[in-house]
Amino acid sequence: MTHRFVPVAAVLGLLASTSIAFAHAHLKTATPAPDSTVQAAPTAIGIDFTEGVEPQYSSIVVQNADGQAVSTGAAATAPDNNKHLSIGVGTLAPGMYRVIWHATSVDTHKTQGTYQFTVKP
Ligand SMILES: [Cu+2]
Repeated sequence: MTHRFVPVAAVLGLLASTSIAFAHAHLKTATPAPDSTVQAAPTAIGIDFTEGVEPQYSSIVVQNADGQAVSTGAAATAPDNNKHLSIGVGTLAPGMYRVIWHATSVDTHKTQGTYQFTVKP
């Protein structure tokens, strides 16, 4: 009868490995939101990750349509929330911007991604 429990154990093992894979810091939400158009130019770009990140090994670069960096300073996590990484930006003229992020989660795994947003003319 014990062999009936083998498939259950296999399923549990699969669930465990899946939850480990999900421990990487993936983009959860961002401000401005990916692919959004905003009326007012933001003064900072913020990304909320699914896991805490190490700010000294994580970065956000914001580029304008010409590929010039418009972000200022270094990305930093919120004092009370290491899942929130943000960076300041200079005065953003209307146009499209690309956000390029690299994150190292607290479990040392690296993830990266890019997205765009538009400041409405
Ligand atoms: Cu991980």
